[in-house]
Amino acid sequence: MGFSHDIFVSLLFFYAFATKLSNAQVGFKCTQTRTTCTSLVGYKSPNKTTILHLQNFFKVHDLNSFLGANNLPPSTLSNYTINVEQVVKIPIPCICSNGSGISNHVPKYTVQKDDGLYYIANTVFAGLVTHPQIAEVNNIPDPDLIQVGEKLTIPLPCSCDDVEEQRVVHYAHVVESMSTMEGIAKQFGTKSDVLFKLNNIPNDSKLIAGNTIDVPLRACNSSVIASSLDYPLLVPNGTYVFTANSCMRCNCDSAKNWTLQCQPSQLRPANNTWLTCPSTTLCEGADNLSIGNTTIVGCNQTSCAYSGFNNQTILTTLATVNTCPAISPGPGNNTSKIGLSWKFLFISVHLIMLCLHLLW
Ligand SMILES: *[C@@H]1O[C@H](CO)[C@@H](O)[C@H](O)[C@H]1NC(C)=O
Ligand SMILES: *[C@@H]1O[C@H](CO)[C@@H](O)[C@H](O)[C@H]1NC(C)=O
Ligand SMILES: *[C@@H]1O[C@H](CO)[C@@H](O)[C@H](O)[C@H]1NC(C)=O
Ligand SMILES: *[C@@H]1O[C@H](CO)[C@@H](O)[C@H](O)[C@H]1NC(C)=O
Ligand SMILES: *[C@@H]1O[C@H](CO)[C@@H](O)[C@H](O)[C@H]1NC(C)=O
Ligand SMILES: *[C@@H]1O[C@H](CO)[C@@H](O)[C@H](O)[C@H]1NC(C)=O
Ligand SMILES: *[C@@H]1O[C@H](CO)[C@@H](O)[C@H](O)[C@H]1NC(C)=O
Ligand SMILES: *[C@@H]1O[C@H](CO)[C@@H](O)[C@H](O)[C@H]1NC(C)=O
Ligand SMILES: *[C@@H]1O[C@H](CO)[C@@H](O)[C@H](O)[C@H]1NC(C)=O
Ligand SMILES: *[C@@H]1O[C@H](CO)[C@@H](O)[C@H](O)[C@H]1NC(C)=O
Ligand SMILES: *[C@@H]1O[C@H](CO)[C@@H](O)[C@H](O)[C@H]1NC(C)=O
Ligand SMILES: CC(=O)N[C@H]1CO[C@H](CO)[C@@H](O)[C@@H]1O
Repeated sequence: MGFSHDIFVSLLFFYAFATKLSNAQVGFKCTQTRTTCTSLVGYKSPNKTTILHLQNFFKVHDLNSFLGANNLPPSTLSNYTINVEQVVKIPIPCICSNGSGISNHVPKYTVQKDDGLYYIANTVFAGLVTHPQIAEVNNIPDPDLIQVGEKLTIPLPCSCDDVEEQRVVHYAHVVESMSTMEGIAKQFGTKSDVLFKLNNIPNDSKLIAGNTIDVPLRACNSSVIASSLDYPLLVPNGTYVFTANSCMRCNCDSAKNWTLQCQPSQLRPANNTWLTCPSTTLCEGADNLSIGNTTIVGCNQTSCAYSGFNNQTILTTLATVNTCPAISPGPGNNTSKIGLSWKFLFISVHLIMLCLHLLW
């Protein structure tokens, strides 16, 4: 009797412990300890609201980063309407710790009258987080006992890891009913096998509606150097960012060979690090070629690209690509076992230099 009772108790204990462990799993896998980055969450608004409200709700400091992530024109006002059930991409600061990534102490939510943790997780935050995760992060022993006015930190899932050896922007997507991994992959320009593996899901029958999955968004390649203050400038396809104190606008279009396109923004500097934005930034070594512009001489396409910024200047780099058609190997040559001998496009990055155009 006592024996089976003991087994029963220990089983019960084991069960509770196992449940707690799986419940306590907060955030996406993120192995780069102590790394921070910007990540995205897909928030399906529970009611008709405005960008301003969502900006305050998620503590997104910069309206432009909100607009850019959703590819809304920079002229969009913050009273722009977000409709019920419209999905908006919210940029969040991500921190990796203990192998998982969660939003870095934001957003904060103040408990309202009649709120419960389940309601907060599933309605207010639209299922991006679960109620045990909120309880875990806020050390709430009894989820039924939360006080009106209590400030909760909401741990949104995110990651800073590379995927398939590529730098990506991670996007938290709440699975809709009837969806397939193939469909989700198509929607976000990735592959279903990558999503299955990353999320540790064996097949579509384990793809549960309402669960949040990690979708890596491919970003454009940029020329931004590692010492730049905005390194690594990761901009996913179909979106834009303002950078270099808002003096540069960079957008990513997969149709432009996944190369980040940066141009002067025509805005004023976002903060008083600089008095004005440089009116033009020329690439040295090319006559009158300014940042964001390209000239073509014969087969050679020379571009002056944005390569970052520091406290004083906007940096540029000059790149020449030979766009002549590659010479294909003659027919009937089967001697090479390594395969076709391609003549690769010849790229030479001539210079990385400072273009000093600050006006003080
Ligand atoms: C609905 O939107 C308003 C403001 O636009 C906000 O104050 C309110 O909390 C929202 N309700 C929910 C359930 O999110
Ligand atoms: C937003 O604000 C502008 C100017 O304040 C106003 O003209 C416009 O009608 C407003 N739009 C909405 C949807 O409220
Ligand atoms: C990481 O794990 C350690 C030991 O398990 C724990 O003390 C610490 O609180 C954890 N940190 C976070 C942010 O969860
Ligand atoms: C999906 O994976 C689960 C767990 O591996 C397995 O039990 C199930 O048979 C699979 N379903 C299909 C349709 O393959
Ligand atoms: C990139 O985005 C555009 C629209 O923003 C879309 O038409 C295109 O299919 C996307 N490309 C990839 C590879 O996802
Ligand atoms: C001003 O810009 C610099 C460089 O982008 C940045 O490091 C700093 O945080 C900004 N300050 C404010 C108050 O935004
Ligand atoms: C496309 O981009 C890759 C690197 O992202 C580069 O190596 C290649 O030369 C580019 N092709 C053209 C035609 O610009
Ligand atoms: C690129 O060059 C054209 C003229 O060739 C000029 O009108 C345009 O302003 C330049 N763009 C940038 C970003 O400098
Ligand atoms: C194109 O660039 C290559 C290498 O940078 C150079 O050798 C060649 O002369 C250039 N051709 C033209 C037409 O400028
Ligand atoms: C940038 O300039 C500010 C003020 O001039 C200074 O406090 C800060 O340390 C500088 N940052 C870097 C990275 O040089
Ligand atoms: C076949 O290719 C090899 C190496 O790519 C080359 O040395 C050889 O001359 C070629 N033969 C013919 C018949 O083109
Ligand atoms: C930053 C970035 O995305 N770099 C990529 C540029 O393109 C090469 C080749 O496709 C990738 O290997 C890099 O990861």
